[in-house]
Amino acid sequence: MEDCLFCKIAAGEIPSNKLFEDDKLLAFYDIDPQAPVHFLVIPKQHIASAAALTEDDAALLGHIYAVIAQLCKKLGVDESGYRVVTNVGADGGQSVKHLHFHVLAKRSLAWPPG
Ligand code: DGP
Repeated sequence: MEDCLFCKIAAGEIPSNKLFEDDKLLAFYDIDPQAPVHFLVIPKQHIASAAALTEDDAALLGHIYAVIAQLCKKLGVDESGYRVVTNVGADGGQSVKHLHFHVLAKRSLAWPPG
């Protein structure tokens, strides 16, 4: 999608610090980390937010969570724990209108979030 920052990152038009990539998704470190480990996982196809997901995206979502689990194991945070968050819309704190999952780890995260 034109003028979508994360579409441009997915296409390699804007550089990112990549952790993992395949034909369906990209994982890269967040530019403004909120924890010692903070990366984002995005589908390569443009989906505006979790609010736009349908039953047809079930396999994609399963793949995203499986890759997150693998990456967290590789980064050594699978036992200490981590948080997976997707912000939706203005009140949800979504600033980039392309579905993304924040993965935060290596600090004790408060609940409820601010
Ligand atoms: P959200 O507020 O949930 O839409 O999260 C968007 C995140 O994207 C935010 O944590 C900062 C990150 N971000 C924004 N622009 C860039 C960028 O150009 N590169 C990278 N790596 N991360 C970005």
